Amino acid sequence: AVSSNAQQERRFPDDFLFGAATASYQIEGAWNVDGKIENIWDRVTHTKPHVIKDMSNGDIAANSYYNYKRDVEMMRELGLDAYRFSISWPRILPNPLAPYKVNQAGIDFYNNYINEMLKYNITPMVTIYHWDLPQKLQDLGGLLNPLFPEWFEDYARVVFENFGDRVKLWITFNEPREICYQGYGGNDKVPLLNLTDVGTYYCAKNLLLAHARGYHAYNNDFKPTQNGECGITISVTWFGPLTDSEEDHYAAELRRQAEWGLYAEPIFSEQGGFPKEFAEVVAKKSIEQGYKKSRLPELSEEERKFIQGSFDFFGVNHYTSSLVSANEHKTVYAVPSMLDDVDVGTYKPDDWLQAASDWLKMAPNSIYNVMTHLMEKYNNPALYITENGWSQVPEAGLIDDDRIVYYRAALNSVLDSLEAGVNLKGYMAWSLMDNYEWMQGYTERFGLYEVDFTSEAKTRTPRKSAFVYKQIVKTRVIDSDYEPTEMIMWID
Ligand code: PNW
Repeated sequence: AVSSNAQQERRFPDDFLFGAATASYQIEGAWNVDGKIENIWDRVTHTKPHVIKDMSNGDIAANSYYNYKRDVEMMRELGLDAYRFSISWPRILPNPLAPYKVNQAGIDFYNNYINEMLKYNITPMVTIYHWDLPQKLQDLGGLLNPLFPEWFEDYARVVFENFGDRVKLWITFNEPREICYQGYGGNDKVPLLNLTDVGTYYCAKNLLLAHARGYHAYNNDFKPTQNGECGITISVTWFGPLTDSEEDHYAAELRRQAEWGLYAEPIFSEQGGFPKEFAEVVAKKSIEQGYKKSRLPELSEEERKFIQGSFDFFGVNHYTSSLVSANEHKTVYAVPSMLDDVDVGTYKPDDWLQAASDWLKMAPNSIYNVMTHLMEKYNNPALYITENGWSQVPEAGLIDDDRIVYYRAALNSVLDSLEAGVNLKGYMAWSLMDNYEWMQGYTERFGLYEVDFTSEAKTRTPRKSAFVYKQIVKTRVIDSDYEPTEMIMWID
């Protein structure tokens, strides 16, 4: 007989993949060691340190290049099923235009990392590109060079060849929006190009072609023997309507199309191509502004077909929501720019809990809204949450109760999604440990483990949230009364 208790108990399936995530430049350090060449973050942090909030860089970061065994020990302490990390392109290809010559020391590092995980049955999930482009490729125009898709495919093949016997979960790109909109259309990420009119759109097309080349290379030449899966990770913020009016619903849809539909629609929709309403708006504005044609580039019939369906799963980075209004809460946008093209306002209510990152608030049902939306829109694809997490200021230390509230709510929203029939196969917390938070340097901390960046050893210490996450991973249940007694003993 089923006890009433067990009936209320909501469980994660045994094969649900619980993990944590990081990225190469944010943790590795060893920026100029053993043959690694300069990447675009090395260049900017060394030549324009003032653009980083605390003028810091990732030269050493958490020094995972030397601490990788401790990293895997942390995964074991947490009882993780999986670990998502990224490979540094400039660490394994000393000349990215000559992909037949690899840097063996770089290959060895990732082999050691992967083998150490596999020793303990931890499934590696590998991001092929998480923002650390070789500077040489940036000097040639980076993602705006029409050769970029070929460079990326060459690099992806090196990665599949060297690690594909053991890695079965591949992500081509982390977050096209952050790469293209923040880095090319704006200056919130390196390479800081701020080409507001076309940067985002030209970058998006080349990124999609590069992703598709990587996917097809894997699918045709590696999958038949390696039997893994290849997808892409897109940051999907939930944009809901501020009011129930028709124009706010339309405004929210337009903003979703601009923020992530631009990258998701060509890959995951049945018809392929850029999102329809958004493409119409950009075309109309472009002509009014004196451009010869739409600032959003065209995809040829052949390109559309090449990109459409290039996935085994949809990786979602999700942190927060925003409410969208057709007329209210508008701010000043550059003209022309993506936000001017969309021309709607966004709003985050005051009663949503605020994290240390200004963009991050805890929104109700945020994961559920995204998951059920993607399920319905894209015909129930396999999904992974490849990042989700909460930031604090460094001084907040080890007792991270807000983060615990956030994770419990997020994971309850995951359970709601599973109950609604979403084909969600795993969840990666961002992040395993504190790391280099891009333009924010070390001023915002996302770690389940605190890293003491002032210590030589870059000492890692579990926060309270680490114990809570560990308990959830182990029991497959969220016990909202659980207090980590291990930690309380260890603190005094
Ligand atoms: C991610 N948003 O970026 C990145 O993948 C990580 O490298 C980064 O450290 C982490 O989030 C925390 O910032 C995002 O506004 C930043 O929704 C912002 C958003 C999404 C993703």
